[in-house]
Amino acid sequence: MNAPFDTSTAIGPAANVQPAPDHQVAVIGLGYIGLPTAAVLASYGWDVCGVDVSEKVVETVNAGGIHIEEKDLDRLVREASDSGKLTASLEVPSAHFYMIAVPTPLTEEKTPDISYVESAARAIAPQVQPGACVIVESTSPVGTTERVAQIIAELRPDLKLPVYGSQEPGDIALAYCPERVLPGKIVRELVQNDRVIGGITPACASRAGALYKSFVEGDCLTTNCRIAETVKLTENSYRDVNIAFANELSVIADDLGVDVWDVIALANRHPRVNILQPGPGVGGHCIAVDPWFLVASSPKAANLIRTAREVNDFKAVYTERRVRALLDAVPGKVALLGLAFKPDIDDFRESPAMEIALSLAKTRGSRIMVVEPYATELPAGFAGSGAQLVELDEALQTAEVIVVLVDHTAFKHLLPADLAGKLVFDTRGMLKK
Ligand code: SAJ
Repeated sequence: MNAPFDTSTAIGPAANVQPAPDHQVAVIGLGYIGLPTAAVLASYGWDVCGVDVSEKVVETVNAGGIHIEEKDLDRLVREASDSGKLTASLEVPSAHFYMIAVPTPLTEEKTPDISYVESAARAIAPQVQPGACVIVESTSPVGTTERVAQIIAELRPDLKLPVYGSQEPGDIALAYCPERVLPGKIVRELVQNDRVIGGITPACASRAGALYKSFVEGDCLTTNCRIAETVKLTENSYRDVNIAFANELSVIADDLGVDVWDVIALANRHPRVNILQPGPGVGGHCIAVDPWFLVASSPKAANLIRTAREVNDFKAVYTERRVRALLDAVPGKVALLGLAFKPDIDDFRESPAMEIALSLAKTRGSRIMVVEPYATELPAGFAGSGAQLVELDEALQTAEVIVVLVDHTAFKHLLPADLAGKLVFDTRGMLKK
């Protein structure tokens, strides 16, 4: 294990004293957001220590490797590691900035679980020095940044913490700055996107803003922490509601016997209409989760947002039913194209395509062929089902039914002639585009 920061290094003094130049950032959580952020910060000259609870992750990063797939991340991490600017550790070091990028999962009751953020706050507390800044990036319910402040205050009675609504300077700064990057474009969007930086006090926002301004080409917009927390949840809820509109429309169009893709394409020629694309349901770790955080905080008011979640979840159920109807209609094999949660990524977690394929394989496995260019073998859940992973050509030769679940670029060369004589169910409208 590489040594974390040299804790003998003088850390910036209290807010009323001129701070020493900052150069150390501790990024807590080396997942899809933390690792790319740590590597980008290192590439901009910061001394970054990535912290993770997994020994394997720490070893991998210290060896200049990556444990997740993301475009350009391998090169970035290798260079950052080679330059000595990025190290990893199981322990939180003393640093000028602490960035919390740990998961905030949904509980069975569809309420936010912020226990990893709370653990990170407890791990930071013994290390934090006057003048330091703690930033939460994890998607969080409103009030989480203040909860982090409360935890640090309890563990460090020697420090004066900033208080929401007060202008009094604290010994340390706390802010919320949500990640907004799109899987598949994380490295580019980390630098290019605008950022919203919400401080517990305005001074906290401007202190955290200094870190982001060092590498963000987009605008760094400052506000308070409660607004910034709400903004993050709003962004993903907005997208979920809009996708739900498209998904509901696709079911209505089926009832009416009209082509939803034609309807959307023509409706979108209205100057103030911009309908998103229906699909087999909504996946990923964010859009299908974050709206529940708003619902949990305001259950009586959040009717549209809750309904949108239910509409999008139902779309996966509806899609599976339609595939089962096709299986009942013909005796032959069905080829399912794609398992990923969206096109051109290798992430099969929280994927409606994967859920549908797994469920079909359970009862009809011997008739299921899966085509997934991002898989070298079928995920473990398919074991013993009889389902097979095949190349696209084989699926086209053998299957009687073709179901497009993911519009990967690798499928886009398909022509009507390739599908002649087959039953086709295109959940993404790929063949129309
Ligand atoms: N989808 C549709 N129809 C569409 C667009 C998307 O069915 O028209 C589906 C996708 O297939 C996928 C799901 O929605 O299953 C989510 O995909 P996405 O591309 O909309 O979003 P994510 O989950 O990859 O990333 C989102 C982004 N948020 C917004 O666009 C508002 C990203 O900027 C966030 O940083 C990310 O969530 C996050 O981490 O919160």
